Amino acid sequence: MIRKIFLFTIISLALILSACAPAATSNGDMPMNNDNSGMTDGTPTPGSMMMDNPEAAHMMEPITAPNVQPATETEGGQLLEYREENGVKVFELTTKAVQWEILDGVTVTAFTYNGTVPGPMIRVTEGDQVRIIVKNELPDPTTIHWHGVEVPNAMDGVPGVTQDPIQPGETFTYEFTAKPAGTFMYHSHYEGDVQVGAGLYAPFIIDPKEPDANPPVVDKTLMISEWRMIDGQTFAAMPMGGMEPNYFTINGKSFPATETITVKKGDLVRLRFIAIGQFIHPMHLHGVPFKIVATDGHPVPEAAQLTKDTVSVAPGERYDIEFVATETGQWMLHCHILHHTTNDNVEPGGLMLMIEVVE
Ligand SMILES: [Cu+2]
Repeated sequence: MIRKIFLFTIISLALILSACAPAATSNGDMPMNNDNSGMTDGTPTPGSMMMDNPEAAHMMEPITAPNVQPATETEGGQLLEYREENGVKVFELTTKAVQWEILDGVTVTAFTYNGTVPGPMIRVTEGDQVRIIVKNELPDPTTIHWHGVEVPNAMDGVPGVTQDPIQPGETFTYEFTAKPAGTFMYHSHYEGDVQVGAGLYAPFIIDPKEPDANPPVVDKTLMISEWRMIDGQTFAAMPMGGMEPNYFTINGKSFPATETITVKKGDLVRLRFIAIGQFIHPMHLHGVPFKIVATDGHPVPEAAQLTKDTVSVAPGERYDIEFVATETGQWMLHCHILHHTTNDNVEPGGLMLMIEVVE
């Protein structure tokens, strides 16, 4: 009896395997080198099967745009000015490709909002009526998603679902009430693997209507991302087909080009981590522990605030941390996946910055 069951099992397994084999073969034989792969014009289509193809690395085309100019600004994430029209705060964004310097002598081809990586910070107060006019000067379509902001469905920026893609040369207007208060971001939702990897992201901060009882003296937003550069060309930093990132940036800069944050001894410091790449980053602070005061924009009640010295920020997540700078000196803040603190495999670099505490 046992032998019969054993034989039956073997035969069943053989049948299952033979049924699976042709499927696996046909998958492996996907006509990836044919013109219908969607990659011939440098624009991967959402349906392309690159993830399954070991030759994807060869097929990846660099991020390009005609007549890319060097960026005229050097700092990303700066506050975006607005004008007021009938009680509405009106912001203007233009998507465009620029050559963006992440490090002395290292320049990426970036897709940007208003020519910087990250794009400019939109900062408003909870309940504000906000209008954002987006002009697309990229060679590809795009949309903007307001990550974590509670917008009406039609403003959610998902191409083919809530809106048509904004074609090159076209303009689209987003309008919504800013809510709730917290740390959010905006980013492309069109071929995000390419466009977000190429720099189409920026912070979106909504301040509470009731001002903070104990506001921080220093309030910095740090957007974390990755890049893939080969022979001076920029690729989407995606973890597939052997494509691994080799540069890592905080607010569009790799150490030692990252900003040094200067604070006075005794200052309450708030850092808002936003991970917008495709990797997790355990961010570690030297010197003093911190409290996690908000997660994904939402305040953590004081009794539930964890005291830590490392917080892992996964793609899409935000963590607001606060600490009091108690000792003077140069205190390092860095990702603890130590490959992420290199520039093209050379240490130190990448996701590091200094917090300089002065008297
Ligand atoms: Cu990291």
